[in-house]
Amino acid sequence: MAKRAFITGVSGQDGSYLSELLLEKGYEVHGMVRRSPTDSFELIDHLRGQITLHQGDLLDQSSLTEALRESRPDEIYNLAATSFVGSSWAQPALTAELSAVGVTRMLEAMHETCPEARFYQASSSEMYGMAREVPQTEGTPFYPRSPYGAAKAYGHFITVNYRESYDLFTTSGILFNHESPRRGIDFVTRKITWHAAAIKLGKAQKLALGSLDAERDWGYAKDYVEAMWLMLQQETPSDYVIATNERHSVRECVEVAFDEAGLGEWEQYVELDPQFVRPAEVVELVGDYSKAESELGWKPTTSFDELIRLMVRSDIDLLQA
Ligand code: F7E
Repeated sequence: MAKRAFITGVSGQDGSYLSELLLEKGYEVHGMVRRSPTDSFELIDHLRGQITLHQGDLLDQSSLTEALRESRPDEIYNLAATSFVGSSWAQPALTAELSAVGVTRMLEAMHETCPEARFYQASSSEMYGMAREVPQTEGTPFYPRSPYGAAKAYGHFITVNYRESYDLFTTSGILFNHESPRRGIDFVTRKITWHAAAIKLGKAQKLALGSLDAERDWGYAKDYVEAMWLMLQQETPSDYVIATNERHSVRECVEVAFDEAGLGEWEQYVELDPQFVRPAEVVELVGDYSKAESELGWKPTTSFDELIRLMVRSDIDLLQA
């Protein structure tokens, strides 16, 4: 019989790639959406008819219990959250409701309806914030620097706690930044690749950024959803850092993107705008994925350069269509 998976945040970047991966593996895929299941969801519209959508909300306990009762999953992937760090200062309490307490609600729903299921929590490198050591491993202490990071740290610890308190199969994937052509336009890589494509095609003139010096460990989202699945196929549940162990700057991202678009001197198109600067920044985020490599057999397959170039080409195609 086909395994059943339940994905919250199914209509986002990771949810859409994970759905494709699980369908390829023969899973019956169920997803949770906040609006009506018959609404349009751009990133998963091509999967209509292949996945079953349930209406539910991480703010609403009974909707989660009901969705799990209906779908009876073997595996639960909790990807739903507010994902834009910059907005978490404007909506700190909502961020906590969704990304912190929301995890408890999902775990409670699982504990009540399907305690035999396996649970994946989408944790984040933002939990390391003001990093205590470089590179970061599963043992590095957290020091979040945003309401987003603080909420994710709670989500991580409650996931570990339900494993230890109730012997549930729960795992936390500490994922560093992961990008793709499906990344939202507000995130810095996609903002850059979209603008490079738009400037190339004469549809935009300038690109306004908060900073060129910020650095991140950026990988390809398609590689990262594979790691989520692998975590749930192990004999014993554990937590894993998923990263590339390489750090690149926003400036390098701009250089590669404008080069791929064939635009020459990028300096003439880029300006700095303080509205995109955050009240507090994270520093020296770079992940050591050696535990994932030795236990899951996972490693990243797409370099930073390839990733940014494929995103630019995709944005050129999108804007030409
Ligand atoms: O920022 C800097 C910005 O918004 C990256 C989410 O998936 O990864 C993501 O969070 C860096 C930051 O992603 C602009 O200040 C400069 O230093 O693309 P981002 P993020 O905040 O790292 C983690 C792992 C998650 O868990 C999150 O859900 O780029 N930056 N200038 C800018 N960022 C933006 N967005 N816009 C700018 O103009």
